[in-house]
Amino acid sequence: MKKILGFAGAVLMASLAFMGCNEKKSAANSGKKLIKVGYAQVGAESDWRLANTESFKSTFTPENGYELIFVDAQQKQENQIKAIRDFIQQEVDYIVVAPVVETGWETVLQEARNASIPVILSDREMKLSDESLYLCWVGGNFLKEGQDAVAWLDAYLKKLGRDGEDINIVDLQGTIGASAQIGRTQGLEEGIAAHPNWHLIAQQTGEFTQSKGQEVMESMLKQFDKIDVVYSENDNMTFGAIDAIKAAGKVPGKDIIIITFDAVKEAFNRMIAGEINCAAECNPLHGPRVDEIIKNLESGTSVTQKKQYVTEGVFDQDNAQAVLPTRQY
Ligand code: GZL
Repeated sequence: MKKILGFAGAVLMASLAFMGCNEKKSAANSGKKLIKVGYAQVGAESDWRLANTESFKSTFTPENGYELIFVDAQQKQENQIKAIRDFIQQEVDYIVVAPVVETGWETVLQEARNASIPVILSDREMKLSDESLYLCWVGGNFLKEGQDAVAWLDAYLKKLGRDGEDINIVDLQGTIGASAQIGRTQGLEEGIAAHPNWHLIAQQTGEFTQSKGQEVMESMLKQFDKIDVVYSENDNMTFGAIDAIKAAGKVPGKDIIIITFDAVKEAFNRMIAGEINCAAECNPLHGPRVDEIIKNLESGTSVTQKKQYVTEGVFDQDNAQAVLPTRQY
């Protein structure tokens, strides 16, 4: 008897599973063609980037009506350009790009236009002579992120009674030519110009990676006896810089004020531990925003806003503990 039930049970399970998966597929298809989206991502260089990728992969699913073709360009523009050409060959419905740097896109965007495929930019921006080559852009306000970090530093130095002191600042820059690097660096340089007692003693790219950030910080610590502030243009370079500062026998967050950008969960942990003083947020959750734009276009609603900024805040050791449980990345 047991054997027969066993076999019948297996058949039942198999058919339920088939229905379930069938049901899932039908939710995806429900008679409607999936929207084919080609997404050329910068790479996987940072925690922020991983969260940004996850935001797209978890949004552009068959259940949500999409077929996503995802390419990790490993921080190389030539790989992104090749991906865009492949998307055109595959006749996707939309192309989404997070451009690794701002220049060098005119030709391939013209090819997308010739193929009548709309291009949506996410995260970083492109410098183009013809802005109509892309439909719209979703991302963070990098200049404002820098200005907010500078305003925080100004207030913090006043709170410490150090606002009249000569302050030596080093700038760990992101990938040179990336919008995030351009905006954050400009925010700092504006702050330096407004504070005669602030001195920008070194600027060097750490390519937004932890290993390069550590390497650059090591060389800066050898070069300068007095570094008061590290202005690090993303969290992963900051984590590397903290390792270098500790190895040099200094206390990050105390001997050297640490300002970072992105504000991923680990940055909050480091603020609570006292190693980071301030984290300026750069929100990576662009997937739902781009989904909304495409769904509107599919229903005949045209794009009205060329640039769509995500909301971002500034956090420090006073609020990190309370805010951490609310963080999504
Ligand atoms: C910012 C994004 C930057 C992040 C880095 O929008 O382009 O690239 O700040 C990432 O972490 O590498």
